[in-house]
Amino acid sequence: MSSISSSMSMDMKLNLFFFLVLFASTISSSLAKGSLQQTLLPSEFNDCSNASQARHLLEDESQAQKSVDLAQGYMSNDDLEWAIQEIGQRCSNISRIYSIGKSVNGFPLWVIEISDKPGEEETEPAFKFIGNVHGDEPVGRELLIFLANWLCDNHLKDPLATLIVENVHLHLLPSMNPDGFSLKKRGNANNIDLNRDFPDQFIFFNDDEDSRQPETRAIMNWLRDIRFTASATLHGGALVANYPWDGSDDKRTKYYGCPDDDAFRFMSSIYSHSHYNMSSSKEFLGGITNGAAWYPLYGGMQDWNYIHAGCFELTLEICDNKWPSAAELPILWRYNKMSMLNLVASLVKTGVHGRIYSSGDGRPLPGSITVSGINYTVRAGKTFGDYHRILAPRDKYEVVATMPGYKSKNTTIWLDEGPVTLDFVLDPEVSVKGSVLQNIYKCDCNNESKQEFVHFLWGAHLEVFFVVIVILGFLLLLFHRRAKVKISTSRQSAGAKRTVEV
Ligand SMILES: *[C@@H]1O[C@H](CO)[C@@H](O)[C@H](O)[C@H]1NC(C)=O
Ligand SMILES: *[C@@H]1O[C@H](CO)[C@@H](O)[C@H](O)[C@H]1NC(C)=O
Ligand SMILES: *[C@@H]1O[C@H](CO)[C@@H](O)[C@H](O)[C@H]1NC(C)=O
Ligand SMILES: *[C@@H]1O[C@H](CO)[C@@H](O)[C@H](O)[C@H]1NC(C)=O
Ligand SMILES: *[C@@H]1O[C@H](CO)[C@@H](O)[C@H](O)[C@H]1NC(C)=O
Ligand SMILES: CC(=O)N[C@H]1CO[C@H](CO)[C@@H](O)[C@@H]1O
Ligand SMILES: [Zn+2]
Repeated sequence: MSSISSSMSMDMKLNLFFFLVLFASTISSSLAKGSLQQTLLPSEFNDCSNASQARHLLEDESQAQKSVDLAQGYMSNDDLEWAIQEIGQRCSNISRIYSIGKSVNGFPLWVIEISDKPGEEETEPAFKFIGNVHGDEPVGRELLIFLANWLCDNHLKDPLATLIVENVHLHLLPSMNPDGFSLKKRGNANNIDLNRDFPDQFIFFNDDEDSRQPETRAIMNWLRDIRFTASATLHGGALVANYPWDGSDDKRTKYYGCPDDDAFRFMSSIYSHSHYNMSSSKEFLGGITNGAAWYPLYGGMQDWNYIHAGCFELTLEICDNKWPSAAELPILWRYNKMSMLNLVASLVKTGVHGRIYSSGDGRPLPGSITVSGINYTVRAGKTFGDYHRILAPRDKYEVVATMPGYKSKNTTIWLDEGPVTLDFVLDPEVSVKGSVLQNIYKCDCNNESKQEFVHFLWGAHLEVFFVVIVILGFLLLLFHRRAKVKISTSRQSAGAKRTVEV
């Protein structure tokens, strides 16, 4: 991942224009909700008020090109690049700018990472927002710049901004489809709908790696690099928070929930209820919908994130009108601001978080977390063994930690409104390491917000180890020496070594 170069060619006139727009935006966004009607013509709102419109499967491109002035007031791709660069400089101590690849026409896919330690690995959840997946849905890319600026300006001033900066690694990709944006059309420069270009669980039409679009490949590689806990993409054409599955097994339109349906309904509701009026939708109860219940789609990014990247992704339709007048952007930011912030903050304020350690030497383990009754696995990080499991508040969950070569352990927790911190210390399946006896058995369980939980302590396996050690004392010493070398050279191979059974 390269970092942005400080010299960048740009059109000064466009920038000046952009400044003026920003200035005008600042003025209108400072107006109170009551004075809304004074800043916008009623006709502009009518554009955005047809809630009965369904998400368009096929884009009517002529409609998007109808108005020559469509892009007026919106950032061009160069403006956007400049705005991202500007944020990176102004907020250099809480942000990092990097590119995950290039579009078909060679435009970099810039990402702003916001965190108190950008670019560093921490035991924190990561969240991503992706805008402008569809070229003709440009509101998201503007809102992500509003969001980045707001966080930059309010860190250490606003508690929510500070909470996010200090406890989450937030990655913003304002435009996944810059070519589609400049062409004012849904697909990318090759006319491919990027939200149909991912491998699918039911239809295997996208399985040819080579025929995948560069924008899609960039996202897939990005998710191999960074372990995102959750994410949301910003679309337009309706007002609703959409959650998996997007596709159904029999291709029919029906409610088809994924194993984490409760968690997804919970996440979606955080968005819709924090929104100005999403939750009062007449079309979608509570302003949320299962994707397949609305209409099934295949090759989408959302389902792929959940299946292949351990990332809980929502598809947010944030305005009935795909391309509203730019004058509405500050208002749309205001409508979505708390939703965006609360969704990101929910990674810290809810769910189960913790680390997995080896009882042998206290080393973090890249194990897995499952929850009884939910057929889904969340991976812990390789460096710190940290995991972040989104769960809807419920009276009781049995959380199971597993790691190849180690005995699984489970704990029952009660999850109210707040988060639970739960660490696991796993015992090797059959340990031949003498260090087991010397090391401290440590449990770092604590409840952050008055959470009650029960931690079943690891069983009393000391006798077993003792017998094994007495019998195999000589072999043990030999192995101990070898294992030590392995551990110091490679964490992963050391983990594998421990599975040896004598
Ligand atoms: C939300 O508010 C906007 C702006 O006032 C309006 O156009 C839209 O119809 C409202 N939608 C719902 C679902 O209430
Ligand atoms: C909303 O959109 C649909 C489809 O485009 C149209 O048939 C309907 O008349 C519209 N409703 C209103 C209130 O504009
Ligand atoms: C970033 O810089 C500002 C101003 O120098 C400072 O107040 C703040 O503490 C810094 N934040 C971090 C996370 O380093
Ligand atoms: C769990 O999900 C996997 C796919 O992720 C599936 O292959 C398996 O059959 C499921 N198991 C159960 C018990 O439903
Ligand atoms: C949880 O632990 C108990 C006792 O250690 C065991 O009986 C039970 O099978 C475990 N449950 C799971 C899902 O692993
Ligand atoms: C183990 C632990 O940290 N328990 C705490 C859980 O929260 C209550 C209320 O805040 C504390 O009193 C416990 O000590
Ligand atoms: Zn879209």
